[in-house]
Amino acid sequence: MNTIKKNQATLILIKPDGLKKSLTGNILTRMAETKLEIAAAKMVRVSEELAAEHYKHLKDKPFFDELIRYLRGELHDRKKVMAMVYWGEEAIKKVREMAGATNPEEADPVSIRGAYGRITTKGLYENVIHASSNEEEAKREIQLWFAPDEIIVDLYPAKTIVEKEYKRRVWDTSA
Ligand code: IDP
Ligand code: MG
Repeated sequence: MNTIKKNQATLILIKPDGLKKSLTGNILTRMAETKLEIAAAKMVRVSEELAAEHYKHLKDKPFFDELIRYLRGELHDRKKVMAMVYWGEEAIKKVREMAGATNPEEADPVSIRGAYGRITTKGLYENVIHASSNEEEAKREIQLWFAPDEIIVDLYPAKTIVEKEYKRRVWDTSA
């Protein structure tokens, strides 16, 4: 009997330690092995609010404040992350496997976290990338990090709204 494998979307973040260690190319090459499609990608300056919302399930943990500082780039002098949506068959499982276990010391040494992660002297797991762990989490995280038009696949229901006095920066072509 054939088991039907679902197309899924998953959020990947290259965290500031991954950027500082120049691992972007390496991570994208490893991810290419999964044969998944990149459906969205951008560099993001992470606000306190975004970081806290992303990691809200950990807000009672003793390492929470340090984790927020980590995601915002305050531990690495790299105040940005690379956010991506990968899409395709069994995307969540495939990407989690490639990422490896949360604790880099326990992660398979050939996984991204096992190869490049470390535990800081303060005890925080610096594990190079984030990857969504289930469909519900993936949906919440993708909707937190991306607007519908930034993703080239229609993943979730979206609607059009008209905003008055909406301010945005545009290129000044006269300058
Ligand atoms: P995940 O990133 O593998 O999904 P979560 O439990 O969602 O793991 O934790 C989010 C992040 O918080 C981890 O990637 C890691 O950076 C950090 N973290 C999680 N648990 C611990 C811990 O027990 N000690 C130190 N840091 C942790
Ligand atoms: Mg998680």
